Amino acid sequence: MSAQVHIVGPQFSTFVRSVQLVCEEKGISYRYGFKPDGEEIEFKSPSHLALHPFGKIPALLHNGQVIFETAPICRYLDAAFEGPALQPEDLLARAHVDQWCAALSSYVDQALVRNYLLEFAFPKGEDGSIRMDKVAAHQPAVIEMLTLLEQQLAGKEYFCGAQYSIADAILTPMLDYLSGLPHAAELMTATPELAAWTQRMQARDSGKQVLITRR
Ligand SMILES: N[C@@H](CCC(=O)N[C@@H](CS)C(=O)NCC(=O)O)C(=O)O
Repeated sequence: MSAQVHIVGPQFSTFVRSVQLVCEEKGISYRYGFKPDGEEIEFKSPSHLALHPFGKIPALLHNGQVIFETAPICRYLDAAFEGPALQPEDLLARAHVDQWCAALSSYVDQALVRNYLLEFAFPKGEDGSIRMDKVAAHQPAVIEMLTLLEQQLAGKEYFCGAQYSIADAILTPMLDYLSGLPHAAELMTATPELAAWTQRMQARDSGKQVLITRR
């Protein structure tokens, strides 16, 4: 049987993984990659830009329709499919999840992924070495961001409250990668609740399916 949706993008992308986590949590069958119809979509090519006008990933294909941007994709999946609700019913609680989805996808992603983790994943130093000066320059902002996330989490089971939400799915891949760094314990000494939350997210069935550092 063919999958219900296709996620355009590579599996190592944190944002692709967030969409995968939502599919896993809701029991939606999916495929991912750059060949939704067998034909390769080249990154930034006209066929890519036709799916995502800003040339990013992921984009979602469902029933011949396209949606781009991770948080809206996740909200759409939550509304369009059966399975556990990943957004609160209450208007204010839902706005809180939305505000965090926006902040995680922008400020937090910039500090943790773009400025820091990508230096380890795709080193740009001489002979492919990690630029330790860049790492050192960005590390204080990483620790500051983790402290801010720890404050939001304070005493909660999930990132926005008592139930798993889209915000958990958006943050999990970032913290999973961070927790795989050799010096992760040093980065997270002051954020024990966040470290424990990361382990809980990795231990969920969805985490086991999607997060490669666990395998
Ligand atoms: N705001 C977008 C960000 C997407 C994004 O930055 N994706 C990264 C991969 S994780 C990407 O496309 N990077 C390639 C590039 O910027 O050229 C979202 O939430 O989906």
